[in-house]
Amino acid sequence: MTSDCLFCRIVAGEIPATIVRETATTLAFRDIDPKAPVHVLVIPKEHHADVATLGQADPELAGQVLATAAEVAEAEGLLADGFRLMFNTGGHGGQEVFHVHAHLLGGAPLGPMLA
Ligand code: IU
Repeated sequence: MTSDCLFCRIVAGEIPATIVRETATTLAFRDIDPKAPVHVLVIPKEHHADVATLGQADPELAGQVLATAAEVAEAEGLLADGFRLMFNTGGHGGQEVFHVHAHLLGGAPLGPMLA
């Protein structure tokens, strides 16, 4: 737990969020400013700044984040038509919250990634 980290505070229950799935090691909650009909953030409960550091420090936990994202995609009915899963990373990646999170987006055609 990092006390000045927004997503650590969501994990701790100090800041409200609409949680859609929780496992022993991960949490999935709706983005407060959704960019698609379904926009869920999937995080490890443990603090890691970004997917690069998580992937190197704890690949098993990174895999658990992906597994939770897949479970949420199924629960939200996204498997048939597809979805986008992405990790903004660092300044050029547009990352704003430095607790690694996967954006799960779907529910409508999203178009090409780099339009
Ligand atoms: P980014 O990949 O770090 O740019 O995404 C951060 C996301 O966190 C962004 O989509 C915000 O809308 C979202 N978010 C949130 O869900 N709840 C919050 O309290 C805050 C940001 I601040």
